Amino acid sequence: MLDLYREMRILRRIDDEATALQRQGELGLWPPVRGQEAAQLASARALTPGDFVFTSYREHGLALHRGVRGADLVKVWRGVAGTGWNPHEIRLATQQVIIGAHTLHAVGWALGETIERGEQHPDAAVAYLGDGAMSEGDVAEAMVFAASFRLPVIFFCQNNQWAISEPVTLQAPGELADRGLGFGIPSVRVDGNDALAVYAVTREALERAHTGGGPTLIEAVTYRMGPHTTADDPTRYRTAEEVAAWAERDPIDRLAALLRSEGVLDDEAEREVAAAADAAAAELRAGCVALADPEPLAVFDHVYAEPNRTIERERAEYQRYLAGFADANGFVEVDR
Ligand SMILES: Cc1ncc(C[n+]2csc(CCOP(=O)(O)OP(=O)(O)O)c2C)c(N)n1
Ligand SMILES: [Mg+2]
Repeated sequence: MLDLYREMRILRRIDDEATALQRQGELGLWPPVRGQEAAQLASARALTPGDFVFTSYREHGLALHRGVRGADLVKVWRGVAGTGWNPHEIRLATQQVIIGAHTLHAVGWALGETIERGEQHPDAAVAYLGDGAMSEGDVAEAMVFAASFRLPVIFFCQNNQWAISEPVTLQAPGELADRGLGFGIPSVRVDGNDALAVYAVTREALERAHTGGGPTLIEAVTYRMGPHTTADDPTRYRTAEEVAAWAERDPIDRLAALLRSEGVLDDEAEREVAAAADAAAAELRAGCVALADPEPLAVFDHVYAEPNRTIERERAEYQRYLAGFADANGFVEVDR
């Protein structure tokens, strides 16, 4: 539990550092995870290394827990790489910005594994999605396939109350977990700011997935304490009272209170955790500012595995555009 607490504090510290880096012009964008540390890290801890994780853009906790460090956590947000890690090495897919699409990737992966390795294969696909994603057609399709084929999939929904400026109450008159039941998927609603409860329900869902019991939907009720991204101003659509009420349920404070009452966390341990968090933030910053800009035309690499005419045309267009700028001597390349 102390280790989990330590990781939650490190995540919050690097989240703040990345937000600062964006404000200083070092990152193009950053989606803060503040408030969702228990939902992400307690569930991540319940997974086994063979489970394949598919996330959207806010799940920095999953990356941290799977071993992504320093600049690799922010490469994508600086716009210098398509991914910060090798998905196959750490069994964590590249972040998916298309809302809900990765639930189909997770189900496709689980179906493929089941066909190739048989129904009792021990690895699960775990898809992290938001409350807003629950309104997407892709997610409905993913749930139908997962339920029909009894696939080892966990749909881990972080209900953080907001989909940018749309409150969950607009998208769901009832509880999101109830939707899973309609697909025939065992579903559970858990306090997503209670690290131990999150850990317990994720373990249970994994047990089901690993033993041929099929999918589970977990709705972890939590709160996005920060803006949607660094490009968003949440004061335009939510009240200070709401934010203050959720601050009282801060998942890190709650775990700290428990650990202190159990005599596990003392001032010395707290200092060690703070130092580790500062070191992780310093490593992130140093790695980030040292990242070299890629060659601009590299953006067209790896879009398709094989040559593609549309991409080739776009690459040529962009090359002409870039050539239209004067070089260091003031010369412009003329394309005849
Ligand atoms: C298919 C699709 N539609 C719309 C968007 C624009 N968009 C980006 S984030 C977002 C809100 C998602 O909210 P939620 O699923 O609750 O995740 P959260 O941001 O709260 O983690 C939307 C609509 C998108 N990226 N993809
Ligand atoms: Mg949300």
